[in-house]
Amino acid sequence: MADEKTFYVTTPIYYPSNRLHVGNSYTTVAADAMARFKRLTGYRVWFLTGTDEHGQKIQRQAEAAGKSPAVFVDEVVEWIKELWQELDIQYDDFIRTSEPRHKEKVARIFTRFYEQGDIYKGKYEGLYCTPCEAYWTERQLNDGACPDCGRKVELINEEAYFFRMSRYAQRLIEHIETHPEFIQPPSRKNEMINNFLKPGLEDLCVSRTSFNWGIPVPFDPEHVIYVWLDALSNYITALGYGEEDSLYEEFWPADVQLIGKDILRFHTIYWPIFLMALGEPLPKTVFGHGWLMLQEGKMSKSKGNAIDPLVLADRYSSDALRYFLLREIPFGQDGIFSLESFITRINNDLANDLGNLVSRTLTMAERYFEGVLPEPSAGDDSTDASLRNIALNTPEAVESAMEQMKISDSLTELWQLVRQSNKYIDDNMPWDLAKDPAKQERLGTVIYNLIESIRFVAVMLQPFMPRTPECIWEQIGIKESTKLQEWGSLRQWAMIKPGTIVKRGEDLFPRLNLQAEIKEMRADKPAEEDSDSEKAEELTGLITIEYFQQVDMRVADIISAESVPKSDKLLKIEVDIGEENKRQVVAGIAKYHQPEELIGKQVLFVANLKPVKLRGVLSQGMLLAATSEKGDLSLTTVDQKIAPGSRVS
Ligand code: ME8
Repeated sequence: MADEKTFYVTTPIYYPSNRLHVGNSYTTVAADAMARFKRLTGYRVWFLTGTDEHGQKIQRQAEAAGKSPAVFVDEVVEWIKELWQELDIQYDDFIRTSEPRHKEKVARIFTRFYEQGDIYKGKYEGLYCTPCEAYWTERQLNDGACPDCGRKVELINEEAYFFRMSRYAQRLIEHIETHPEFIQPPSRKNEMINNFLKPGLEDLCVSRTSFNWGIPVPFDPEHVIYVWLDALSNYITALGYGEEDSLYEEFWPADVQLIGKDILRFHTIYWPIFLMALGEPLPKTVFGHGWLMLQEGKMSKSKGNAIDPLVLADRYSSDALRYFLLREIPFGQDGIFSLESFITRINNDLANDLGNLVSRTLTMAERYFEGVLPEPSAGDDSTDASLRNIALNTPEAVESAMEQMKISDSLTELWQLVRQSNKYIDDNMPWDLAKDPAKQERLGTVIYNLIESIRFVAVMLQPFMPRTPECIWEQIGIKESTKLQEWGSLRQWAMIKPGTIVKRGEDLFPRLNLQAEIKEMRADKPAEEDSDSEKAEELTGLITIEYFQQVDMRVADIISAESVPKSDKLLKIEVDIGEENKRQVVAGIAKYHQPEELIGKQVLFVANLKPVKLRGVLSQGMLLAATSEKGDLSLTTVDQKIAPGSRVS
């Protein structure tokens, strides 16, 4: 529809040089929350992410891994896409710079710059940081090292094409000065003007000849196009720039380009200058957020100190991880990631505040009204009024914070409503009302208001934690009533119908034991981070033989097997692994193996796993099983009978 409001948001396109860490996920989760929020509030949204696949850094890493760059990046890109799926990143397009749709357009852009005199041929003699893919002058270095990443720079000396940046510098300064919303947060603007623009822009080297993993310059194919000119263009090539009736007309200029502050210079100097040279409008806002740090410093793919977001999402749920990232750090500032603060947030905000509100309310609705939502009475007391007022005002407060990109503030606003709802329970003490039959109507009103308030919370929670609202719809009986899940349904109070069947479900966020989690997560990490972490093995996810040898794998004789009560998946199995005492394990294989058929089998067994309790039954190891594509399991056995306890290596 022509008059529909549009919103275009982008993330940086990540280098598939290694698996992404929780810092990279931070930008993408924030962009996803923005995109979901805009969709929920009625915009036609385009959310773009992708991968930046060319350049010397990727070529070198592929070589180190003994692979062609194309094969190397394919593997990492697949992993990245899986990560985004796990984190519920609902992008509209994923651009890879190795795709023809991108390469063709970049080649055309480069030719156009050359033809209009923005690009000329010369010779580059100077410094280059390959990990950052950035050129530096002697003056800009920090103690002789790259001022961005602190690593060694290289001297390069090669024929190259140059872009006349100085042609556009004055226009860019004016644009920045007259468009305060262009560089956000505002504190970052002066840094760009004073450190880079005012001292004078040097012409930028925009081609390389010493490697070939890139887009060839169409009229001089010995050269490949500089990876940043290639990469920055993705924001328009993905929209079909230059094609008729493309998304470009609908969505450009971007509303928000989200990036980390490390790449602000590329996005607020080079990128707008390239766009000016193309005669295209500049993005409305480039938002440079802060860094997610570890206590010991910046997290980085190549330092090997990165935290794997998949491990966190698997263990604690992607909603918990998203909540933490969005809530903990005021968007724009640096913040520290620690397991302690993460678990504390889960326990306080998610288990105590939100989880308790839902479970207490639903328990009472079942206990006092047999799960049928009661009718509220007409009259109001002051606690009803204040709950309702906060609920009705919260959507606007959340929206206003989101408009200003204060994502953490919008969650703070939402949690005011969660906390007010808990206070409403404490103020009204439904358990006391329930003792007095004369107060039955009041009790009904209290329960009704609580369920309606939970509905408000869940509607607003959707952009931030997409899975939790689904569980809440189920519990408050509006899974099929999509109208009641829309933003527009928050304009009025008391929209949920009395008589709706509600049902308490599993706890949304069980409380965690902080000390136990810290112990377990530390134990999961390899004993020592490898200091030489740029090794090819790490880059490809391969492990060393030493690492593999840490697994104590043995042949085990199955002595007995029986079902675990109240579980259709688990079997309790006793095995002999040649030790004095037998081991007991709990295995999720009940659907695939009858207990009696297992007895006497020889199977492979991991003997040095930390013991855990499953359904209250102790499990002291793991039986190895193969999984078919359909998910069916089959235990792994040995070819010939061998003594129990024999090592497998
Ligand atoms: O720079 N905290 O890709 P990249 C928060 N390919 N955000 C972090 C972070 C941290 N510790 N570490 C990384 C590139 N990021 C280029 C971009 S765009 C045309 C080309 C985020 O894989 C942050 O957004 O090195 C940063 O800008 C981005 O990851 C860098 O990812």
